[in-house]
Formats: sequence, C-alpha cells, structure tokens
Amino acid sequence: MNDEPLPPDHGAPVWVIVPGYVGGRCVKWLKKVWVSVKENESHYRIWDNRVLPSFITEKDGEFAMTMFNHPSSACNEQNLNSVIVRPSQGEKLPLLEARKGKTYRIEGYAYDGGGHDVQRVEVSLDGGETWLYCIRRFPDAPIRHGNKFWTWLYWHVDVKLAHLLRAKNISIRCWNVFKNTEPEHPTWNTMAHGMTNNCWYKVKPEVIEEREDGVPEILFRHPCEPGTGDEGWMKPSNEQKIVDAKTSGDAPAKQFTREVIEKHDNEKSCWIVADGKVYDTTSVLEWHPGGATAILGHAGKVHQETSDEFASIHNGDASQKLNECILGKVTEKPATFIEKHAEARAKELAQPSQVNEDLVLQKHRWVPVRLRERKEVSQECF
Ligand SMILES: Nc1nc2c(c(=O)[nH]1)N[C@H]1C(S)=C(S)[C@@H](COP(=O)(O)O)O[C@H]1N2
Ligand SMILES: [Mo]
Repeated sequence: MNDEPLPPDHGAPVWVIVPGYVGGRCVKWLKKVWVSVKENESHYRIWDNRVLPSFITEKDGEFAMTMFNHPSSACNEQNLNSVIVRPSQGEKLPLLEARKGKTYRIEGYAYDGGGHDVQRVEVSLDGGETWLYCIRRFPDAPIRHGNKFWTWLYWHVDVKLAHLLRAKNISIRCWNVFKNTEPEHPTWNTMAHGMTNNCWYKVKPEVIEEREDGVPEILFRHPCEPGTGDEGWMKPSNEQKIVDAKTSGDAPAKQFTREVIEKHDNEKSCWIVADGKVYDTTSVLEWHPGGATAILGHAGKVHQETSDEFASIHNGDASQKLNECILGKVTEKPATFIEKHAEARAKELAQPSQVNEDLVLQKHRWVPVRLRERKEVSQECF
C-alpha cells in the first residue's frame, strides 16, 4: 500500500481490491472466495453502502426492509466526483497580489467509478453561470491500462487573481463518458445524512482584515460535514489556529529571567513557559478542563516539557486562550537552558537502559507483545 508492505490494520496479508468499486466491496483479511447464485447477506452488504429514496427516513419498517435488500440500492461502482484542493482550507492571499496581474492555479482531483474516464472538468467563479475548461493530468501506467482509469486524475486551471478575488465562490464539476455531470445540490438520503452525494464542491472566499500591516487578505474556506452547526463552512483547523496563535499577537517586549519565573510556581501566581514565551495562567486554574494540577506541575518551570505537553494535548482554541495570558518572553539565558535541557532529555529517552520490560504502555517506545489467544466474537464475514 503506497509502496509499503500492507499493514495489518489495512488487511495484511491479503486485501482484495475491486478496482473502481466502493471501499465497502473491497475485502481485507480475506480467508475464502466462493461463487454463489445469491448475493452476500452479511450485515454491511445489506445495511451499509446503500442509497435509498428520500421518503425512507429510518432503517426499520417495511419499505426500508425492501429497499435495503433491493439490488437497485446497492453502491458498487464509485460515482462521479470532483474536489478542489487548492485554494486549500484556510489558505490566505493578500489582496495586493491581484494588482500585479498575477495568476493563480486552482487545482484538485476528479474520479469516476468502474474504470471510466472523466472526460471534462470545469470550474465556475460565478456560481455556475459560466464554466472554465480545466487541464486534466492522468496518472501514468500501470494504473491506467487500456481505456480503463482506476484512479483519480489531477486537474488545474490558471485564473487571473483579480478574477478570482471577485468570485462569488469557486465551484467544480466534471463530466463522465455518458456525458452526465454532477448535480449542483446534494440529495438527502437516510444513510449518514446522504451517501454518494457528489454535488459541486465549492470553496468560499472571504475578505478579512486582520493583518498587522493593514493589507486585507482573502481567506478561503472549504465546506464541512453536515450536522456540525458551522453553517456549512469549515472553521480553521486546529493546526492552523496553533500556527496563527504562535505567529500573531507577538509577545510583549518584556523579558523575564529564570529567577523571576521560578517564583511563580503556585496557585496564587502560576506562570508557565512555552515556546520561549511566558504566560500568567493563574486565572486558568479554576476552569482548566484538565484540572489545576496539570498546570501547576509546570508552574515556574523553565523546561521544554511544557511546550511539548501543551502541543500534544491541546487544540487551537487552547492556544488562543493561552495567548490571552501572555506576559512576555524569556531572556536569552533561559532560552538556551531550555534548548540544552531538551537535548539532554532526548538523549536520555533514547537510552535503552531505561526500559522497563514489564511495562507495555510506554510513552516513547513501541513494545512488542505476543498474541496468546484469539476468540471469535462474530461469525460475520464480508
Ligand atoms: N474485512 C473487512 N474488509 C473491509 C471492511 C470491513 O469492515 N471488513 N470495510 C471496507 C470499507 S467500507 C472500507 S472504506 C475499506 C477501508 O479501508 P482502510 O481501513 O484502509 O481505510 O475497507 C473495506 N474492507
Ligand atoms: Mo467505506
């Protein structure tokens, strides 16, 4: 898989892939193949990967029973689909760039099931009034053999930035060998808020003015899953929020020495140091979802662990909250101290002498275990 040996969680030693078919028809951990006059009746075959008419709103009842068992509702071959990858979710473009007459490359992928060719890909910047023809880039052999296309193709189109900035939204649609295209809107069906929906993928530009130099930017947002309450558009990802929080809201110029920081190691005054910045987190103690002790463990400490631990268990919202507590930076001396200390610790952790063989769950290493017993819990087979 991806040029690596197939890993166990993806089906090693055997996974039968049915090219052009939905994942649900591709069987991992294959034990047996048999030929039968009747369709497989396993749970997932009947009750998953089906598209039902929208009047069926529940999984029980006579209609549901009939339709879930009806061959016409099964998803087998993948359906036509196209997605915009660039502009990516959260991507920002300074408006100034448009003045220079620059172009921007809109990119993405498209595929169809059953080995069918995607014959045309189109982008609209005016909500579907007019469409721009995109260049398609097919994969090389051996994935593409004869006239069969077993994987996605990449497409792109270059547009004038000035044009892009005026766009209502960026929509993409493609056409298959039957000269059919994707619908503009999704169709509700009962499986997980609508299975096989392949309506136009849209990216929404939004002008924002949060840059310090006053130059407005255009922010691109991708659609989100239904039911998230985000009005259809994805929020910036956690990773992005962390990057933003780190780069924006520059630390006040004030610098603190180690001696000063170390005094604030208690509930009355709790300072922590992360990524070279000093924060007063005293007010956080009473509401911190992970409890006050989790923070107090780092209070007044000038070490790398605070940064590492913070990054490994918090999300972007936490980074923003932390930013509200900023006091300043550490002086150069503690900064070097943190670095040295981190290096020493990394070396320490790499020492095999530290390993306690009896411990299975260890933070920094994989521990091999032996399978002692295997119990069959379900007879079900795909
Ligand atoms: N044995 C077995 N194979 C299976 C499944 C399963 O439940 N059992 N799920 C299928 C579905 S629905 C998908 S989407 C893919 C998921 O593969 P992945 O684990 O590599 O994402 O495996 C397919 N093969
Ligand atoms: Mo799936």
